[in-house]
Amino acid sequence: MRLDVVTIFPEYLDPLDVSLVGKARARGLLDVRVHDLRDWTRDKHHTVDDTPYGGGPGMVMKTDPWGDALDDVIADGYEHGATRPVLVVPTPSGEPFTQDRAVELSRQPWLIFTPARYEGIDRRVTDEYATRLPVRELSIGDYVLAGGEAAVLVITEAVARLLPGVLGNAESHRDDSFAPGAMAHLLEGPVYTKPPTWRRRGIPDVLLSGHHGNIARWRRDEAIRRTAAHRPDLLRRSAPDAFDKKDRALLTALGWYQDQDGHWQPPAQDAP
Ligand code: 6GU
Repeated sequence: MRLDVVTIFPEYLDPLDVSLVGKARARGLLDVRVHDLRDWTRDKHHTVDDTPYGGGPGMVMKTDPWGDALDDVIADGYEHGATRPVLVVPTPSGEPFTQDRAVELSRQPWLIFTPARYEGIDRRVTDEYATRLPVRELSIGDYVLAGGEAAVLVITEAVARLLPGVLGNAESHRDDSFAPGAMAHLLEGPVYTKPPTWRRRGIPDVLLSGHHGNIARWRRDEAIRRTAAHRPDLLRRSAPDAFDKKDRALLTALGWYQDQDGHWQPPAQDAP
């Protein structure tokens, strides 16, 4: 996969040299190119922003540096044999970035990221490239960052670990909390390793029992408890047939009940 990032803070992307993404690059599974947007300015001060039409606070990123940069990056990618670019625009007003989106992006051969600072990029830039390539405007959550660079790091890590050959078996993503196709979207419960006693705290007996059926059941119960506590929305969204008899007994014990179409609902005191 080829990844291009155009930014006014290229050094913000230095973490892409480290850890899983860094290893994927070193192994040739990921071709990452970070570009400085100011290389495509023509004035002495390397201006990339201007005041917004219609007034208001903040500054807007100008059309010309982005247009010239994207034209060059796209031409360079094609010259190096890349195909089917997808433009990924990180913005707090984008669609939510989810595991499904990560899977979709991981299947693309070429992603071009345009993280913005200030109040964002002049709308005409995205409108223009949307006539030529698929554009994905994505938000990484319901909070406001100073710029899209951190979102590029987040999205890249979520995508890179899905690329064939990046994860070893030990880190396999078959049972990720949000792996699509899983019957219910459950958060992972607690995990333990050696030593068996630490500061007088032991390990749940079932994990030392060697009884794989009981262990699987205990893990599922813990996952349901944690999801009920931290992400009740995920349980509410799950199809009723995602839960077996023991799941249903646990949910009932936790005060949950089934509504008219069978979806599980939290106890009234912690309703959404
Ligand atoms: Cl992608 N950008 C910014 N600036 N803030 C965000 C975001 C992106 N996602 C959530 N908040």
